[in-house]
Amino acid sequence: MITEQHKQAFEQDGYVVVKGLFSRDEAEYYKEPYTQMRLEENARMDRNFSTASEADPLVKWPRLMMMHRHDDATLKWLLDARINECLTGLLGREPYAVQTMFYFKPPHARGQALHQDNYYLRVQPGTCVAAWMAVDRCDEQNGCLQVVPGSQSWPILCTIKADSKQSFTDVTVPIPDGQAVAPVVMDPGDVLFFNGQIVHGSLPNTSDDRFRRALIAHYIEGDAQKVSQWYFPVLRMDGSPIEIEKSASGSQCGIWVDQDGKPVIEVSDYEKVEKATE
Ligand SMILES: O=C(O)CCC(=O)C(=O)O
Repeated sequence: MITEQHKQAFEQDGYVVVKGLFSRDEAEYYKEPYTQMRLEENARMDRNFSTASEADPLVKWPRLMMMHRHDDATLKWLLDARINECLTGLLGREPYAVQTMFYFKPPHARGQALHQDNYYLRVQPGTCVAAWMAVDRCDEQNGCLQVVPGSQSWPILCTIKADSKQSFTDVTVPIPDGQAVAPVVMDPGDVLFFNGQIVHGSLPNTSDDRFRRALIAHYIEGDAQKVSQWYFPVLRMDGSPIEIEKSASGSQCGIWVDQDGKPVIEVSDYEKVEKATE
């Protein structure tokens, strides 16, 4: 399942797509139950949708978070043997599972500004890793994921304010002028694995009629000793919980400085993270 080429790409670029890890039918399966879950949650919260909220499709279609804590089908996907085999092959050791999310990203929805997942998860030592499964085909038109190849070797960067016209999250990380950002075009059932230091995000969905749904899980490296308080219980890949420590709610972060005409990261500041948004 994981070839030498996958491993080399993951090592070199910090991310790799495993094509067709799940079948199209398996990816398709998740559309209906998560739509139902979203509509039920909207109804439970007695949310009324006005014309103002229709202008922002994410008011009606915010992402679902941590579904595996109450939904067996999500838990099964989170711990799926194929994902485990890929992660174990890429990381050299079985990971622990901590998070699930489902993004609907309907037509005209904003994207999510560039960020690093370990800014939120605060895994120590090491980092987290994501499994991002395309449920719809995703490309630049409907706001596929964008990654900064090679940024897995960067430390956590200090955040700045994001452009709220483009992003539903309010902070981002700056990248140097001319830095390559690669769109990741995927078909339903393909899974993108990426290192938790990788700078990534997505642009708005500019299509008129195409959702860009994705089922996403976050794992932590198996030798980690700490993770942020929001990600408990931490699960072994057989589903049993494991006790690890809670990491501090802040950490050092880096800023870009000029060194002999080249941008380099200087780690000096300290940033506190009050909430779990990733
Ligand atoms: O799917 C997106 O637009 C962003 C997802 C993301 O940032 C993540 O999975 O960590």
